[in-house]
Amino acid sequence: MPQNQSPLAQLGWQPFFAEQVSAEDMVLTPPLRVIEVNRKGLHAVGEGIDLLVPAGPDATVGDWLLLDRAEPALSKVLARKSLFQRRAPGTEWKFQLIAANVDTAFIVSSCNPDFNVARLERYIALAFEAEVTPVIVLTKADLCDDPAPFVSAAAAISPRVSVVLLNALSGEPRDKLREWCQPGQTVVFLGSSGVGKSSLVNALFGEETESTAPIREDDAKGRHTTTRRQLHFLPGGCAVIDTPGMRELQLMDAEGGVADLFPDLSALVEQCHFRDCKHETEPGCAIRAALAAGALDEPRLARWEKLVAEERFNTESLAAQTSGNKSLRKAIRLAQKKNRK
Ligand SMILES: Nc1nc2c(ncn2[C@@H]2O[C@H](COP(=O)(O)OP(=O)(O)OP(=O)(O)O)[C@@H](O)[C@H]2O)c(=O)[nH]1
Ligand SMILES: [Mg+2]
Ligand SMILES: [Zn+2]
Repeated sequence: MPQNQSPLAQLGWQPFFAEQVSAEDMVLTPPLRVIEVNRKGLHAVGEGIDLLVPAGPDATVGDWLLLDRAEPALSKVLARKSLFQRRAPGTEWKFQLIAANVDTAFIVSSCNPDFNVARLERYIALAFEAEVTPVIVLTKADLCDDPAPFVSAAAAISPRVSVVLLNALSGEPRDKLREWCQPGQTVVFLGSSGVGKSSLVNALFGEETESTAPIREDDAKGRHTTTRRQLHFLPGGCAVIDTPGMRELQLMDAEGGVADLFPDLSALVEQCHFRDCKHETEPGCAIRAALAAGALDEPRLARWEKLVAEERFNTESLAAQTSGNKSLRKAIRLAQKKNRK
């Protein structure tokens, strides 16, 4: 019952965080939750506290800080229950933190020509890596004559992921997403621009909390209406994070997430005769054998190979960059040039 929840519990405070803080710390350095990151710093809220912490802590939306009253920029970030991060857009290899301490990630896509299984798989691998429960939310059911093929394509991605079909502009989101939007929980909406993330947030709140805008008619792409990641609290005590549509989602340091998404292929690779098997012409290749036996879906195999290669390349490049290994860096630049060609 939300009425019985402590103010901190309403902000998403869970035993995982409480265990990190002594009773004394709770008084001297009260916990604050980051609800927005902007140029001026971190907007954070706690029990009877609402303040802007100047840039300093390496934190993202959803993080918990222990406030250093004398020097807020030195506030400590509590260990995270989960963390969403991707390779930051650009030419360097670094992480961009997306959201922390999330329990459920709603991976949003629409029943229209913008629907893309490979893209959904990326988000789900990221969620598995982050140790967050992913749920696929298919919007715009009302605009689609036959949503069934979208539902079955989404359901085929992983037996571990639920699929919800709805009209984001109706009362359906409240009912259909209720199971995950419980008091004390934190949920995030992720997906491309225009899929209806902010519309879903508004539907949960029953009022306009976030701005929304129509998509382009020619290609069903969105217009990047949401530009900031922001956390809002439902009156019942669930924390809801809206995010801007991502143009590109590159995996880095997410090998486990990819393996969780493709457990069958990860197991087969272990059976290939050569450890560095490329699954092309090598003898004793378990992947080729499974293909020949008709046990594998070829497009899915191709998506897996692409994701594995990208994840490995980014992870190795990140390691090379941080270790300052010159010859490896040169090899990476050459590989990049080749890729571009
Ligand atoms: N008919 C219908 N329209 C929807 C549905 N979901 C979203 N829309 C419309 O799709 C457009 C884009 O929705 P937004 O909620 O702004 O999308 P977004 O994912 O937040 O997009 P960005 O903020 O750009 O990342 C708006 O015009 C919404 O009204 C739906 O289920 N049915
Ligand atoms: Mg939006
Ligand atoms: Zn092989």
